[in-house]
Amino acid sequence: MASRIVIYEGAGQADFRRVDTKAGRTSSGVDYATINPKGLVPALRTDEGQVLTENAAILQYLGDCFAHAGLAPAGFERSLLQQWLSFIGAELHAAVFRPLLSPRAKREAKAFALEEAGKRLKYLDTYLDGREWLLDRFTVADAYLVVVLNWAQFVKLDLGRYRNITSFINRAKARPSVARAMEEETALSRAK
Ligand SMILES: N[C@@H](CCC(=O)N[C@@H](CS)C(=O)NCC(=O)O)C(=O)O
Repeated sequence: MASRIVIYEGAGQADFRRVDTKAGRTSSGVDYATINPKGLVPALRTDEGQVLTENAAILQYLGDCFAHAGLAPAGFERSLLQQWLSFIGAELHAAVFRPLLSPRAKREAKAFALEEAGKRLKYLDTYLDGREWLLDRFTVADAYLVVVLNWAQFVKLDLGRYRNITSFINRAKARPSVARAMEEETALSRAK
């Protein structure tokens, strides 16, 4: 979903393939292990045929493809962007939402993730006070952040008490790229 948002922000085009990660197959019947042996989505095949995995890398690559859209700034701003991509990927996606979303995670793991969520969300909420986006403009990190925060509704994690996070989500969802990507991905998951 985050990649879709960035592609739509950049007015780019991609050939999206759905992946059944449990069965390890793409919608076109390809053994997904031949594309990403880690078995995780997303994976991106570039126009040159190279394969890239991991959200942080894919999102920056896409941001650079659509340089005109300013989605992945250069210089020190790039380091700040990487700082946020790392925080979202490791501290929110992996530490909080993976255990909360996984039916295989034990009750203790979910309780620990919820405890970790509190500290991280408080930090994020304070940071977002008076800010529209993570950096000075909408970047690939905001695309990743809105996707991850959107999972809260599926795990009954109430974000309502985080005023700035809630405004961030509403602001991001009002962008045509985010609205379109969410609508398309929701339709895909309903069609499962
Ligand atoms: N570190 C990876 C994590 C990706 C990830 O967790 N993908 C999930 C979907 S959000 C997945 O493929 N899950 C399938 C599985 O665990 O089998 C990244 O940032 O790309």
